[in-house]
Amino acid sequence: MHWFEKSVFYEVYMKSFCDGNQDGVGDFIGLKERLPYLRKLGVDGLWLTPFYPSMQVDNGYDVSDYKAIDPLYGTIDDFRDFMKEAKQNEMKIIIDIVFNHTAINHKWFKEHPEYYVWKTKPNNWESFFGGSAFTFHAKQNAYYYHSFAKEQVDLNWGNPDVMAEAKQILRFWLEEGVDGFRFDVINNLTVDKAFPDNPFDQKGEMIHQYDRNQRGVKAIIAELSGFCRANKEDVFLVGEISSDNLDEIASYSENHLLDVTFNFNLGSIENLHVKEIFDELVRMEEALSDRMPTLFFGSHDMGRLMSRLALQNRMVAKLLAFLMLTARGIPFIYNGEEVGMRNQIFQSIDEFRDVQGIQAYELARAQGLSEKEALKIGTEKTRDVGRGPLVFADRKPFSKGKPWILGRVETATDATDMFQFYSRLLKFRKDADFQTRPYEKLVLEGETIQFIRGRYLFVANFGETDFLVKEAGVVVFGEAKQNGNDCTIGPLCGVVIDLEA
Ligand SMILES: [Ca+2]
Ligand SMILES: [Ca+2]
Repeated sequence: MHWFEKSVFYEVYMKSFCDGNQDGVGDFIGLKERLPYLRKLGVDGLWLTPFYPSMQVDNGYDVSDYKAIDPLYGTIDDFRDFMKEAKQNEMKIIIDIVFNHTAINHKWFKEHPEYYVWKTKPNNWESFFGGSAFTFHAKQNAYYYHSFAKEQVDLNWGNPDVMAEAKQILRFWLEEGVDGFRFDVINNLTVDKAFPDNPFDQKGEMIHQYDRNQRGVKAIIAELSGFCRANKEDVFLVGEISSDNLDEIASYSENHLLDVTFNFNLGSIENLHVKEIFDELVRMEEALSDRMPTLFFGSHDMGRLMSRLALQNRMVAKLLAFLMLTARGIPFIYNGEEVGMRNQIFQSIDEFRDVQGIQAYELARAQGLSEKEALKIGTEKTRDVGRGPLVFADRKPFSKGKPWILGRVETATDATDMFQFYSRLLKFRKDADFQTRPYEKLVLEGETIQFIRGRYLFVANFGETDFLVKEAGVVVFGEAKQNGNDCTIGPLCGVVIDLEA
């Protein structure tokens, strides 16, 4: 058993979490100040989004130096102070590692062009942000490959020197005391070196057939994982896999390659359909029966759970949290969910920060759409909606300075109530100690998802009417009308029943 199999993680979006020096950007001083808050919430570990020096074209996912702290977030001493305090608070820390690409201003790009992917003539590959994935570079008289923005240059993992550099970086942070890594788009490290054109689907969207999940990528991941584990036995390795094929996603945690992978088929569903959620839980069991799945309904790459799925209904938001924190898997709470934060609202393009939203807006304008229409399209695409500054339950502001991201963040009403719900549930989870138990039953009855783990029956009633559970046991979490061993669970309520009480 690994420590992380029982853990609940919390994603900290560095820029928006807590601003210690009041310049409007979150930082390590602020994060350190908020450790007691996170402890009170009851999470076991934090995933920190990239805090390295960066061009900030993609909010830190364009790294200019892997072994330093961007002054935006403080100094290496601030980081060390934070880490020390985190250890004292028994909080595990995993950090984001972006090995698919570097920022174009990374010194390697100038000093080691052989670390990158070059081509004399582009093929049809599109970047994941839109437009060609190739940009001409006069000095090399060739095109460099970038699967995201043109400032994010893809590394050539066919070059063993890149692996050697990567190991140095991993070693550096392990020595700084981090407990694990979240590897960004880790299945994108290799491409088909023959560069065949990618096909398109029926909607005219590119199928990324030859630029991800290519030969050699698993051997590279195995080497990276092996290196991490040799240096820290109980390191936690999380993979972000850009794929919507669950078997493919799951294959990256097969044979102990990575510990877990993110499944966006569940995590980023757009609409709440209980059958869809249930079916995905079943599929996850089939694909990952011998490993831990991950569970999340929000991240910095999507709209917030409260707006996207719960449509501002707090009962639904709580019920989704209930499911995420009791189903089998390692949950990742996205910062702000614990206070019911909603999507950030934007009035003008000047308030956008996300390259994906800005590019969609500019494309729409270039196609002749009005400012208003383009803003609507940009708002649909921008990941900024989930990146608003934290609204804490204790009402202390995220910052007294002008926030790095503008737009309007709705004051969370009843933030305290939501926070208490999360902390009560997390405490129950820990005390009841069912985290590693398998499902003995996993069923959908009408609109109610039910599962048994250990001595507990978990019932999540997504329906609009009461749900009666007969002759089961005693309710130990959540509200229900108990009558002997029967209990009646209200609409949109989640309840745990002790079958042995
Ligand atoms: Ca700051
Ligand atoms: Ca790549």
